[in-house]
Amino acid sequence: AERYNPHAIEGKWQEQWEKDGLYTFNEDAPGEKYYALTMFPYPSGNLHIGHWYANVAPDARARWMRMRGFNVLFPMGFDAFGLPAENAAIKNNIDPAIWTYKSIEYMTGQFRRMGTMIDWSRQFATSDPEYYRWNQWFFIEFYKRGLAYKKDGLVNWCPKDQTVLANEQVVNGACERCGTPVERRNLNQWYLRITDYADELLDFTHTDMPDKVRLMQTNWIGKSVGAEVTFDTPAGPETVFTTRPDTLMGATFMVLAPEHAKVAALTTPEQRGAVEAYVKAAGRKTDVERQQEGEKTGVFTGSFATHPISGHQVPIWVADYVLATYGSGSIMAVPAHDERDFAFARAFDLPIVEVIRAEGADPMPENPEAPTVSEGVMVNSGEFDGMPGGKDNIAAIVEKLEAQGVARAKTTYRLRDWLFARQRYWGTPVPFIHCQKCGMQPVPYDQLPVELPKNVEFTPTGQSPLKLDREWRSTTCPNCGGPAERDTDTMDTFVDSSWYMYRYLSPHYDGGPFDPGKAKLLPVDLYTGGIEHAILHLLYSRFWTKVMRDMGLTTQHEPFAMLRNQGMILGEDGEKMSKSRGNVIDPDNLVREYGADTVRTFLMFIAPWELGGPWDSQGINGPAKWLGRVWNLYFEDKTPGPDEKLTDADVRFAVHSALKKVGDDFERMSFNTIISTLMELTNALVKAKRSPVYGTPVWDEALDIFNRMLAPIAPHIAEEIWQERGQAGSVHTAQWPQVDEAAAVRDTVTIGVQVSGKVRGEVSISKTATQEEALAAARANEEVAKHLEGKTVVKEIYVPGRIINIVVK
Ligand code: ANZ
Ligand code: ZN
Repeated sequence: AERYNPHAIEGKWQEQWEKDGLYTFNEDAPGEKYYALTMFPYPSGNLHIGHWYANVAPDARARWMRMRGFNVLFPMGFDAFGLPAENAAIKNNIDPAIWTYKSIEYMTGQFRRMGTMIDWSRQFATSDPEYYRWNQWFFIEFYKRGLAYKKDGLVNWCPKDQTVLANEQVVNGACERCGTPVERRNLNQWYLRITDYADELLDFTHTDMPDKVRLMQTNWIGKSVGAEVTFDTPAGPETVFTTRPDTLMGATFMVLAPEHAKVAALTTPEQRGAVEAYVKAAGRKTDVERQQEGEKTGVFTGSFATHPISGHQVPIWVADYVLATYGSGSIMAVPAHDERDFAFARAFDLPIVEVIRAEGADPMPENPEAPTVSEGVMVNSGEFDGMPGGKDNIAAIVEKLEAQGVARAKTTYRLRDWLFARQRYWGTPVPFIHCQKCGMQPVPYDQLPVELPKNVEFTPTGQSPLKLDREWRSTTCPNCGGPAERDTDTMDTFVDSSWYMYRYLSPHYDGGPFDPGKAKLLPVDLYTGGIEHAILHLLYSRFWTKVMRDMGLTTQHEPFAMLRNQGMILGEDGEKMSKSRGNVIDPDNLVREYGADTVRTFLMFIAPWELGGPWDSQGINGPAKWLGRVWNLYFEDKTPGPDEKLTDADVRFAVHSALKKVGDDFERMSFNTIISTLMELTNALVKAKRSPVYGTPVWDEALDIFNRMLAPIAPHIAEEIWQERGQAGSVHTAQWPQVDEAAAVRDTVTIGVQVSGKVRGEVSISKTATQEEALAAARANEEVAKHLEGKTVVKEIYVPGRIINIVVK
C-alpha cells in the first residue's frame, strides 16, 4: 500500500466537501441547534499561526458536536474596519478597501486549507455597506433612546494615530494599538451610554465566563458603594465622593484634580502662579503616572472649605493623585486612614486626626509612621464615637449623616460612557446631518447606508478625513431641505464586533440587523477567543445585547452562553511572535511540508489549549509520524512480528475506555489529552493487528470507532479512511460512537509477583480473584516457578490488585 501523503488527499477532500455543501448549515435539519463561534479576525493580510491555534480546536469541537447529533452553526467573517487595515493601506500605498478585500480573499483560502467546517455561505465583512448600514441604524436607534449623545469633555487622544480613544483602548496610559502615550484633549464627542447598564453588566448569571474574565470586567466597571458629602467653598458647594463616610471627622483638607472646574475660582492671587504651573505640568502626565506610588506633588489654592459637621476651615489643595474623571474630581482627605492622603499630609505638613481606632489599640501618636487602614471603632467623632467604622459598616453612618442633611448614599462606577466617534477614514460614517437652521438631524432610515466615499485622502492629520471630501460632505437637511453638512466622524470599530454574531443568522437580510425569524438560533452556545478581549469587545457586546433586548430585538440577556479563552502560541524562544523578533512561524509553510491534518493535530497537542506555550519545530514530527502510523494501521498489510497475546476483551477495553476519555475531554475542551489518548490507542491497535483479534468483528469495530474519533481532529485523513473502508457518505456526518460501558472497564488487573521480596514476574488475573486463584496463577508463571524450585514456601501474601509475594527458605 502507499504511504501516507496528505498532499494527495487534502485538496481533494476540501473540494469535495465544498461541492457537497457538507458544511452548509441548515436550520431545519434535525438535531438541537448548537451555535459555536470563534472570534473573527482582522483581514490583516494572512492567517498566522495564532489564528490556526484559535480556530482548529474549536473546529474540532464543533465537528464533535455535529457527530453527536447537534445541528451546528459554525460561521466566520472578517472584522474589516479599523486602524490596522488603514495603516497597512498607507504602508502599501493602496486603498484600504482594495487592500481589505484582497486580504479577505487570501485569508479565506487559508481557512479552507485548514480544513474547517466553517459555513462560508454566511461570510461577511463588517466593511460591507450591507453590514455597516445596520451600525448606522443602531446608532440612530440608540440616539432616539437617549443612549447616544454628544458632549464636550476631556478625551483620550493618541498623537500617533491622530484620533480619540475610548478608555478601554488606553492600556497603562498608552494607545492599545501603537503604544504611544495618550494625551488628554477637550473635545465635543459622541458617546454611548454604557454606564446605564453598569449594574447589569456586573451580573453574570446568564453567561458562563472564565473567572479571570469576570474579574477583569468587574474591576473595569469598578462599582464603589459610599456617600457624597458636600463642603461649602468660596466658589460654591463642592460635593466629594467617599467610600468611607465614617472617617468624615478626620477630613483635614480637601483636594481637587488639576482639571477641576473650580480650581481657577478658588485660587487666590498669591497662589495663581504656582497653581497654574502645577496644572500645566499635570496635564502632561498620564493617569497611570499620576496614580503611581511615590512622592506626592500638589499646591495650595489659598482657599478654605467649611467642614460640614465641625464647621472648621480646611485648606483646599490641588494635586494630581486626584483624578478628574472619577467621582466629582475632588476628595475629602483623611490622612489618618488613607495611604495617599497620609503621604500627601506628610509631604506638606498638613494635620492628621485619628477617627478610627482598632479595638484595644493605643491612640495614634502625634507623628504617626503610617495611617491606620484596619477596621475599628469611631473616635474623635462626637456623637458617632463608639460606632463600628470601616468600609462594610457605613450604612448606619450614612443614614445618620443623611438625616442631618450632610451626606447622601451614592454608588460610583469606574466605567465611563463609551467614547464612540473617531477622526479616521476606514470605519462606519456617523449617520448625522448638521443643519445651520435645524441643528443635528439623524439621517432618515430610507437613506441608509450612508456609504463611505472612495478615493479620500486618509493619511491622519487629526481632522476627520471625510471633511476633505466636500462633495460627500454637503447634503440637504432632512428637516428643512436646505443645504446641510454630514457628520464627518466614523464610528469606533468595536461597534462592528458588538453585534456581528447576530448577523450570521441571516447575513443578507435587509429588513433589520437580523431576521427575527431566526432568533431561535441564539444565543451563541460556545464563544472562543483570546483573553485580550476580556474587557473591550466582550463588555461592549454584552452591553449591545442588553440594549437589543430592551429594543425588543431579542429575548436574550447575553450574547454568549459560554465563553472559553485559548492561550497564546509563542515563538520557539518563548517570546511573543513578531516580525521584528524574527520568530514568526508561517502556517502556510507548515501545511506545504506536513499537510493540514498534522498542523491541526500538533496545535491541539502542543499545550493545554487554554494555556498555550512556545512553538516547537521538532515537536511537529510526533503528530506527523503518528498520522503515518494511523494510515499504516488501515492500509498496510498485516505486519509480521511477534504474535501478541491479546483477547477481544483487551481490544474492546482499549477502544471503549479511550472513547470514553475522548468524549469527556471534548466536553471539557482538553484537546491535548484527546490526542495523547488517540496516540496510545494507536499503539494498542498496532499490537492488536498482530494478535488473534485481527480480522475479527472486534477488530473491525475498533477500526470503525477509531476512524470516527479521528474525524474531528484530522478531518482529511479520516475522510479518506472512511471512503477506503467503503463506508457510505462522509465520516463528518457519521454518528459519534456509543461507549460500551461494560467494555470500558477492565475486570482483569496485571500485578507483580515477588519471590522473597524480589519481582520475578507478572500475572494477569481477575480483579475479584481469590487468594488461591491468584497464587495458582503466580506459580504457573515460568520465571516465578524457576525461583520456587527446590525451596520451601514459608509465607504467601496477596494484596488484591497490587502484589503477590511468596516468601521462601
Ligand atoms: C475619604 C477616605 C478615607 C477615602 C479613607 C478612602 C479611605 P474607590 O474605592 O476606588 O471607589 N477618591 C474619590 N474620588 C477620587 C478621585 N477623583 N481621584 C482619586 N481618589 C478619589 O475609591 C474611593 C475613594 O477614593 C474615596 O473615599 C476617596 O477617598 C478617593 F480612609 O474618601 B475616600
Ligand atoms: Zn434644516
